[in-house]
Amino acid sequence: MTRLDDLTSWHADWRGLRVAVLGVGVTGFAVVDTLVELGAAVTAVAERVDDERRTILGVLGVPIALAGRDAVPDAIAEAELVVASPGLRPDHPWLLAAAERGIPVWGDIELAWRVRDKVRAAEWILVTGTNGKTTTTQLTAHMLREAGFRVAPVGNIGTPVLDAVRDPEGFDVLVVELSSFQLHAMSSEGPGELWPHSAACLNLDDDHLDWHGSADAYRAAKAKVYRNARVAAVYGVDDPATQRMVEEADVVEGCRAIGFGLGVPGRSDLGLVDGILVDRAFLDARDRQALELASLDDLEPAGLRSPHMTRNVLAAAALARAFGAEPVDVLRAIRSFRLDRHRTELIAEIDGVRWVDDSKATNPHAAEGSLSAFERVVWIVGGLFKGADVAPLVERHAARVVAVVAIGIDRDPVLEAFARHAPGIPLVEVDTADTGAVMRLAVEAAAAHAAPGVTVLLAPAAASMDQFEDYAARGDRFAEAVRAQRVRAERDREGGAHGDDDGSRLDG
Ligand code: UMA
Repeated sequence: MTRLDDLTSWHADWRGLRVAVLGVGVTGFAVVDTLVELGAAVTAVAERVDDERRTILGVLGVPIALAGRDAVPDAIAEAELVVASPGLRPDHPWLLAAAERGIPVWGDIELAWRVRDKVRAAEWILVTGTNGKTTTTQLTAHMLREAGFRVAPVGNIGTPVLDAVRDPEGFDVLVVELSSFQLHAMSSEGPGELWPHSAACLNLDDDHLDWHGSADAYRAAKAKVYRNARVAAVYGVDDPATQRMVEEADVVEGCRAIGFGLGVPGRSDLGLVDGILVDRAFLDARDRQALELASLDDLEPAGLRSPHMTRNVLAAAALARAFGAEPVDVLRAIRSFRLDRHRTELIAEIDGVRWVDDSKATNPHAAEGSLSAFERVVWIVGGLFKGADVAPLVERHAARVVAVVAIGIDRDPVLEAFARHAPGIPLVEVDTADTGAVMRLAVEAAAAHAAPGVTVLLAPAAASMDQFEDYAARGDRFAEAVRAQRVRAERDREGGAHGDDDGSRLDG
């Protein structure tokens, strides 16, 4: 029994506990702030910290140990507990040093779970998956809000769970988006393990292999989402990997496996019948009947009608129904929902060509969703592939690709995949290291190959950090370049129109 075993409540005695918090980004900052409030003796350890956070930490009286990767600061060596930010890879020398010394390492999720009773302990609903987690988290929260619950979408979505835990009014339920990094850090046994109300892994495809080291390690992290689920374990019926995770999961007796998919649903599933989203899980007569939730037409205005978005809606509905939302709450939520930016966002339609920003497609599986949604595509693709293989995606979708514009520092995987699977398709390489120029050149190249009826799709299938600050910055640059393209097109048209005027005047 160690001191940490007793620290399972906000109201436990955290005073004086020596904690090294690794990383001072969004997560690290919330962790430090919480631990200071609890009276722990905190040191922030980071390779870098921005000026604003440095100033606030100074005001809080928290020492910062700035160190290089390979130096192990005293704050770690002397700590009773290390709390690490999710972005730190498991092979980071600081984490190895903590492990060598036998110092426990938690993630922010475990800390948040332990202190969740600050105001009132909310139920937790967990959402993970390679893609669609943020939208599904938002949809689930929105449905539960319509059902009258006080709810917050938190976690990898951008608001640390610890911020919700410290909300003065508290919540009935938190919908927690978990990344594979956060899941990897979660305890699988002992006083820090989670007991969620329900959990979903939406889908599984290779991503973050560089961080996890292998596809198996990535899968193992994702599978942890179902551990100890009490009410519903939600999985994709057309994604056998997620179904297997549920079958193998150590859930609480009585927890139900609920499938979702685009086909006619089996008993205990949600699915589609003749364009209607139906629930065959949460009704007594599920052997014979299904409940109508919404029609595909209801999904249209919110931009949720594509197959991958429809799957997200069904998964969210499963989680919300498991928590007690009524079909009418689900429908109202769908009708009033708005998607975040950079998710298959229509930027402009210029001379019959649609320009779509799916910069959020940061891996091949995500790009699959948007590529499948359009018939003829000029595809802007490339960036940091993080160990994922883009070739199978190219092979599956080459038939709908009119031309390819390859961006990113390492374009070889894209060039090689097209050379192998679709050698005849025009291919333009944007060969520049200048962030300001990448999208301008990409959009100009795309415009040269786009005819009316074609969609120019930014769906990079890769992370953005090689050339942009993040996927949002990448999408913003694309939108800027598209707007410039529209101005050019209008100018050309006016130029053409003047020409006609001149001509008709001459005729007259
Ligand atoms: N740091 C180091 N060395 C390292 C890595 C990080 O010193 O090797 C320090 C630096 O001080 C840096 C800080 O850690 O400023 C950054 O920490 P972090 O990379 O863990 O990121 P946070 O700012 O804490 O944001 C994290 C998530 N980011 C990652 O997991 C990489 C955010 O998800 C999340 O919204 C936020 O916590 C709140 O929970 C972003 C993300 O890209 C959106 N997630 C990935 C994804 O969705 O694919 C997993």
